[in-house]
Amino acid sequence: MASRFYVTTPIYYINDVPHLGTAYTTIAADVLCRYHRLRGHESRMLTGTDEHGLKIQRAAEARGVAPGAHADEIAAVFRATWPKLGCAPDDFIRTSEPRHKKAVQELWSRIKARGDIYLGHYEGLYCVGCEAYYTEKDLEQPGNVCPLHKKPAESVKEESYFFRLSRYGDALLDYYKRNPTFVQPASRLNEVVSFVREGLQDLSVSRTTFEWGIPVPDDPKHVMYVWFDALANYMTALREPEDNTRFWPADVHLVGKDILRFHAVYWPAFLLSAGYGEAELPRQVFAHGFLTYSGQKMSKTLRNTISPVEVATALSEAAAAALPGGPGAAAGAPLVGVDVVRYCLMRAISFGQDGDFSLQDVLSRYGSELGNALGNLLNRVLPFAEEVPAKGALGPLEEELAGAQRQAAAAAATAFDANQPTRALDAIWTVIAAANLYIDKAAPWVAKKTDPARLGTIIATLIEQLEAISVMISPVMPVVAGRMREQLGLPPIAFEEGSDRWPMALPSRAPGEKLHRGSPIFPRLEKEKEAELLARFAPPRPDAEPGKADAKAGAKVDAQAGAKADSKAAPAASGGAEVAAPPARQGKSPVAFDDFARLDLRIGVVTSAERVKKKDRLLDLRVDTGDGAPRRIISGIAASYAPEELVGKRIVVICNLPPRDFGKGLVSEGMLLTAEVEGRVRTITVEDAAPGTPVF
Ligand code: ME8
Repeated sequence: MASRFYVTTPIYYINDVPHLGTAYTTIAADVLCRYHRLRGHESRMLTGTDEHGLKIQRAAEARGVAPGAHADEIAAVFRATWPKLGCAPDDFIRTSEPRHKKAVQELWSRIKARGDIYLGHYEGLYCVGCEAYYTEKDLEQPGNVCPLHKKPAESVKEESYFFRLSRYGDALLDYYKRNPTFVQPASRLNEVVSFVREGLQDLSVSRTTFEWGIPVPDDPKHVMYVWFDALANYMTALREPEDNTRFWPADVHLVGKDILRFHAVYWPAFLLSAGYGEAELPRQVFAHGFLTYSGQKMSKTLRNTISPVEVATALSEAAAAALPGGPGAAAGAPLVGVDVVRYCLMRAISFGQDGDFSLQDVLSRYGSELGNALGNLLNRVLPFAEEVPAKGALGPLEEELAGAQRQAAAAAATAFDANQPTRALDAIWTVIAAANLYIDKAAPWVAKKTDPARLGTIIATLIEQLEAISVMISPVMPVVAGRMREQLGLPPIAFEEGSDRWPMALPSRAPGEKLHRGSPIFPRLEKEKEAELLARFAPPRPDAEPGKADAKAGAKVDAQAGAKADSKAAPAASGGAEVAAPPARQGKSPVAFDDFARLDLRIGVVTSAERVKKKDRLLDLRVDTGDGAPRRIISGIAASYAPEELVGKRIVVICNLPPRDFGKGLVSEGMLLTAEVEGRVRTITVEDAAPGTPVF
């Protein structure tokens, strides 16, 4: 792996504001860049705005402002948005900047000097939405309709400069062959290869019928084709204001699958023509998939309704309000919602595939993967110590956990190196599960009573494991990693070029260092709060798009209607519309959905079980339901289970019934769910959920 890393996002058109789709690419780039920084690589991330072309000129005209003023305004919105999503690009390039203009004109001149630009006449079809030329066979008939924008392509007939793309077909095919990972995922390479094999036509690279573009050197009545101008940003940004050209070639251009052809065909062809050798072509173009939101295509209406920053802020507020001391307790606390959005985007959609992002899924991952698995791990450890305890002899359980760490760290690093954040997170979550399982097996609550030295070993092991986890999650969740480290008494991660911070093995902590137990990082959200968030960010009804519902006010009304429509398909989404009663069925009378939602049902792991003296029917259980210490449950199942059969089982527990007193100090703090099968009581079990996982 090179000791330098350069990642880029597409530069975004300013006919739109940042939305979930553009946030997805930008967050992915930020995650990869942060990962490489951790590995000690000199790392750089570039994003920016694509400001020229007919599409932008028309967007500005529609608003009655000059294109330059429009560009200033929207570029400022983009620039201000990325830090709100935890992204820290090293540079933000605008194609209207003089540094860019100058370098693009030089590139043009180099290509022209090689004889690859000539003057001709273009006659054909152009989709302004795509800023791309089409032939009739690429369009929907009748009417030459663009398959993406659903609008007829426009006829263009004008003088134009052409780039001799047709010259580069063989060179590109050779390049793809010698560099099979140039296009990722691998399946996308086939698309690119077949496009090139079909034969490349020369490309029209200038226009004369509008002015909002970079003038062609020596022929200023032509402006450059916006893609010629835009693709060059990845290099021009490295030249000024300071010289960063050592970062070239880019390690990866992250793009959506919609713009792969421009990056994998036109861009390397321009570079080859300008005299760059194969070693100076970008190393990889990674085309990620497209997101839907709650199953709906990301239309203009939806983009306006679902702002990733608003979703993140609402999640932060909900988390702050759920803290024991209320929102006040979180005053000044960094915002966790941003990290939750980043995590869910990177985890829920396998990077490279199309996928769906929904708030229902975010809330469920918040409760289970973040709250119960990660947050709870911290909460299960810190109550046992105020400082790092001394470690005694390590046993097989500790060795097993250290092995799980080594495996997860190696797998996650391989995945991040391959630009696969989803796989990296999958690997990291295996060690989080292993650490939770280690607590179940090592039972620190028993050691606390019987063997304080053993307790020290268990807690010190877990503290070291938590430190390793804080480092591994930091590319995706920098805020959460920081908060974990504060509670673990650790400073922020110190980045240093050449120093690899990746925890290939467990770090070690000096005994006696102070720990700072704090409030939960992912406090449990009330069901009512979840329902409120689901209603607020419900997608508009699909039949309300496009047309008149494109107006923002319309979208709001639809957002509420959408919550109802959705809940029919997924009854778990509360706030759903009541439908006509179904035909009478046997059983208990119906309950309101909200009454059902008030039950705190969770996965519990039985950590111990014993018979109750003089009460044959009863077993006295300790069950870990993710609260830090196990809860006591007295259950009348002694006739059906021997106590040892229950230990280690993952059962379903109702956690919010009032405590029940069985006399003689036997107070039960919950109830197990069971079913009677052929006269024997059977517990309801699941295979592999962490203690505390909510059951809906
Ligand atoms: O194409 N899912 O800019 P653009 C995932 N200016 N990603 C999405 C998405 C979705 N539903 N919608 C958009 C341009 N994106 C050119 C690029 S680069 C030299 C010039 C993301 O504003 C995805 O990265 O239309 C896509 O490629 C990009 O936004 C398109 O942004």
